[in-house]
Amino acid sequence: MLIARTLAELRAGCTELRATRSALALVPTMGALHNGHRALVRAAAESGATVATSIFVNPLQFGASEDLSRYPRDEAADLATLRAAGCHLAWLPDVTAMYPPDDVTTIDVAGPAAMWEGTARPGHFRGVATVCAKLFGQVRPDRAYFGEKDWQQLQVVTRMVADLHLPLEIVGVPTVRESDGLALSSRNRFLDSDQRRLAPRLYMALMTAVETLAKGEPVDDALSAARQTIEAGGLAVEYLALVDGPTLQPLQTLHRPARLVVAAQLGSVRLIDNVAA
Ligand code: PAJ
Repeated sequence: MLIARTLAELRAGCTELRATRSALALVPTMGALHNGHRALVRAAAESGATVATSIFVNPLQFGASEDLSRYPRDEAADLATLRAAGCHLAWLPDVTAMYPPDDVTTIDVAGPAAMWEGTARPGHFRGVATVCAKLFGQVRPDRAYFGEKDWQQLQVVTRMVADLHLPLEIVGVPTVRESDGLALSSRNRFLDSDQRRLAPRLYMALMTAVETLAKGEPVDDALSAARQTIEAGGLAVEYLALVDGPTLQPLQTLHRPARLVVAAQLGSVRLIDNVAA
């Protein structure tokens, strides 16, 4: 696996990878890699592409009140994970490579970025869209892989790529979960054992709501029951909604493709999840 830490090294690495003449796939990450990230790298590799993975904890997508310094970092373990998952190039830029001092351009996506995480974390999607646009420009991949775990992020990036006519395809990969249903996340390590036991309620409540909706029950009833299940476990629901899959607009009645999206606070940990409805 090639390792690039500067733009010059990245350019050389990408030239080498392109010589293989297979498609080039990019998996953007912030490191602290787990089986969810692994699934993205594997999906990219299994598609026959040459795979580049970026690891960059992007300061622009963290709010002032969010602890960027607490974000877990373990480069040695991440590189071992990437090698084992079939990655061909690891791109590890530093902050000045990504945001040189004279940098003045950011990307604001409206539409799917407006609500939910967009409201809860002002500026978050500006950071995500901007760093992804930069990564796409640097690596020039044919495809980029994103997890459905962050459903709204997947839709925001897909919208940006369409609106800016960027020459790549965005591929979504299903959420990887623990056996009890908890979606894998680098934040799960901050749950204590009691919280860890309660956390799968989020997914359980979503799945029950999906069944209720499929039976034709009113959306409001399904959402209130799910909210009660989650809050009975001591989680504080920040938002819980049935939305149109691509636009994230709230739905009063079930029209597919629909998604149930949720964010809840459990102690100091903010959990998000979503499922198809
Ligand atoms: P990060 O949280 O590291 O996630 C990187 C990618 O892994 C994202 O596409 C995310 O949706 C996916 N992922 C995380 N947990 C997953 C799971 N349990 N199952 C499937 N996929 C999962 O998301 C980001 O980084 C950043 O916002 C980034 C896109 C890299 C821009 O900075």
